[in-house]
Amino acid sequence: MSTNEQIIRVFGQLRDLRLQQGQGHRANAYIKAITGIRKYPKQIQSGAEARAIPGIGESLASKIDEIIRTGTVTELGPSRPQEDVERERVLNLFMTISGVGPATAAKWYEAGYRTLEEIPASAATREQRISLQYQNEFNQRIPRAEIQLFEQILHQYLDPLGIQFEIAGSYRRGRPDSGDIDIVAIDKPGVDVIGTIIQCPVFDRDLYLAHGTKKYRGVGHVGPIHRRIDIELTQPSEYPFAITYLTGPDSFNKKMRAHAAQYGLSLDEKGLHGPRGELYPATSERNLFEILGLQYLTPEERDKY
Ligand code: 8DG
Ligand code: MG
Repeated sequence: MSTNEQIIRVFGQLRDLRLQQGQGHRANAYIKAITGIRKYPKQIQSGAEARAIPGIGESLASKIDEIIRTGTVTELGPSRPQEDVERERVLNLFMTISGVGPATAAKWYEAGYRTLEEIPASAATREQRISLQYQNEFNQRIPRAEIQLFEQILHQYLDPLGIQFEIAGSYRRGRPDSGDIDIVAIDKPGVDVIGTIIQCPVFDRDLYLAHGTKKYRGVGHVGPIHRRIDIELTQPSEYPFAITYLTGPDSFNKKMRAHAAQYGLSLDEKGLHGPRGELYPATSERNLFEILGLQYLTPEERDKY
C-alpha cells in the first residue's frame, strides 16, 4: 500500500469514527481531505507538504506525519472489533450492487470507499456501474399493474412474430409487487429471440448489464422508474423445467430438488437427470409434478413453501 493509500485508509477510519460519534462536520473534513489526496499527483512525504492539498490544515497535517511514522494514529488504538462490524456492514452494502461479490466489496473497502456514492465509475464493471447508477430505482418494488403493462406491450410486439414468452418470478406467483421482471422465452430456429425481444420499446437497450445468447440482464421502463428485466432463453424441451425453476420461490425449488434427490434424480432449470445422466423429459409444468409424484401446485400455492 502506498503512503497516500495508507493515509486515505486511516482518514477513512477516522471519518467513520466521527460519524459514529455524531460529529458530522468533523467527518466531512476527512471526506474533503480524502478527495484532495486522491487528486494529489505525488506520494506525500510529510504533513507540511500535504498542507498544499485543499482541506488539509495543521491538525490533519500532524496526523499525516503520525501515519507516515507509525502507519496509523494513536486515537484509533489497536484494531478494534467495531472495525470488523463496520467492515461487514460496508461489505454487505456493496454486495447489494448487482455483480459485486465478496472480492470486489473487499477491494473497494480496502481502497477506502465506505458509501456507494464514493465508488468511482472507473473502479466498476459495466454491470456494477449501471446498478450503482440506478440503485435507487432498482431498489423500488414494481407494482403488479406496471408489470401487467410491460406484459401487454411485449405481447403486442412478440405475438405477431410467433415469439413465446412468460413472465415468471414473483409476478407469476401473483405477488402484489416484484423486485424485478423475470422473462422466460422459448427459442425459435433461425430467429435471434433475445435480440428481437429487446427491440420492444419497453427496453432501454443501452443500459444492459449483460447480453449473452441465452441470457440477457437488462433495464427497461414503462413509467418514470427504470426496472430490472432478465430474459432467459430456453429450448422448447427445457421450457417446463425453466418455467418451474424461475417461478420459484427459491425455498420451493429447494424442496422440489430434495424430493427428486430421494429418487436419485437431479433436477435443475434444464431438466430432470438420472444417476447415469439419462434425461427424463416433461411435456409441461404439470407433467413435471406428475413425474415426480407430486400433487400439482399453482404458482400462488408455491409461495407457502
Ligand atoms: P422478486 O423478484 O420479487 O424479488 O422475487 P422472485 O422473482 O421470486 O426472485 P428472483 O430473484 O427474481 O428470482 C426468480 C426465481 O429464480 C426465484 O423465484 C427462484 C429462482 N431462483 C432460485 N435460486 C435463485 C438464486 O440463487 N438467485 C436468483 N436470482 N433466483 C433464484 O431458485
Ligand atoms: Mg423476480
